[in-house]
Amino acid sequence: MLRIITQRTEAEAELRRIRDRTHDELIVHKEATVREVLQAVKRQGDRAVLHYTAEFDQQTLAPEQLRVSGSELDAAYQQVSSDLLAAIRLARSQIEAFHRQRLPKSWVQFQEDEVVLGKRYTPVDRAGLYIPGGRAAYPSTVLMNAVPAQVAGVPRIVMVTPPAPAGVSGDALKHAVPAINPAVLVAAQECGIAEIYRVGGAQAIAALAYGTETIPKVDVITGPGNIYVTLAKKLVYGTVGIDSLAGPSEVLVIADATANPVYVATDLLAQAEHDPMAAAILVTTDGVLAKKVHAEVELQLANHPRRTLTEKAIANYGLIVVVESLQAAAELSNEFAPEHLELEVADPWAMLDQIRHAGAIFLGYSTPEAVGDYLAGPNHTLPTSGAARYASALGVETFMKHSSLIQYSPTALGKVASAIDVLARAEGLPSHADSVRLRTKGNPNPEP
Ligand code: HSO
Ligand code: ZN
Repeated sequence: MLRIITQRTEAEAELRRIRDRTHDELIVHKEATVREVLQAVKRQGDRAVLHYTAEFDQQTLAPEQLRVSGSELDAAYQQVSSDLLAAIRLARSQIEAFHRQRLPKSWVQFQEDEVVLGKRYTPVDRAGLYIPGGRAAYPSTVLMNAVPAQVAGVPRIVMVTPPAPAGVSGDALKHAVPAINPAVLVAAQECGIAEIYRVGGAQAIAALAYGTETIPKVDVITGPGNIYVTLAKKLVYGTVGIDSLAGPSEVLVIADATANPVYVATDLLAQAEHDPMAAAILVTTDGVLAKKVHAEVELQLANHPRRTLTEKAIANYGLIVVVESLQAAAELSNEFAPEHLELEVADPWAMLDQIRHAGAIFLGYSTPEAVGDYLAGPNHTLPTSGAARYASALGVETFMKHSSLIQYSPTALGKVASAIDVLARAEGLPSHADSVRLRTKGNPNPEP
């Protein structure tokens, strides 16, 4: 079922197909729906949010039920085990330590003639985190979005997450308000977030982008979601900032003959089990390893608790490529620009020079992707679908911007006056020229 390809051009074509798997015409149709939702929420606020929640999530909510109550937040702690709470706390503190190191520092530089130049970093005023529901309601995703926002110093961080569709959550039948995954609520509170809204899909993105009576307009929206969420983020970009357009998850493993086929197979399945559109690719220099990994994937799939979905991903977007050298493996990987790259080779550090595009690189046999997914510290929100060619992991800087600082003295301005004059004339902008000339020409001390 997991195909093995040994021919280079065939492998390149397959890798291209997998990389570009989200460039689908279906998306064009969905875009029309998303535009309609965005417009409606922009005009009608909460009314439209509640309307689409009823239509898409089959949940009829009153406006006051949109915000998760304090008692529901408290109750979430009773519903997670102490082990899970401890693991969330460990992950949170490691993710925080890593992101603190990347907090950019403002700087100024003092130059000749009292010229001062610099950059001043400031957080956005408000951030909105989107956390998917259902199958993908992950506490780890809360941490990976909330911690960088918190480290950046964002004063107001809100979260949106969809209510479980009617019939999915047993709680929904017992209580009037459909429950949110308690581990998600606990992870949010561990990051100091208590402003959480029960809304998902394009309507949630619209609410965060435009603001409603209940949900505040934010400056940056981050977090993964389904195709509707992703399209909505793309369309509101400009009104707000966004992190990236997350596609389905991917792993590319480069392995040589020294790699353990059981580990490699499990790592491929760890990616495939996320989503029927997830991609799991092995590029190896060893034909024997290729066959062993193939067999092991089959074996583990046979009793996999998420077999149907995992099998779909493996069948459609799973691939083993056998190449003649690690150099060829690196070339294929660079072309694919994977979200996650595992180097299960004898000397992973020696290979690093050849790797140019990858969201995260996992080095050596004891570093399965899961260690980075959960708690190593680096962010698990990474560029997908080839975006690693130009983009990077979500980080503190996603929630910050910087202002340039410039100060000139009369002397410094005098020295550049004629150059500015020439440029301004060349651009046909006389007031630009005047703004400098009036301060300098024939006036030895242009200060008031
Ligand atoms: N592999 C996912 C992250 C994740 N894994 C969350 C488990 N939970 C995308 O990087
Ligand atoms: Zn994962």
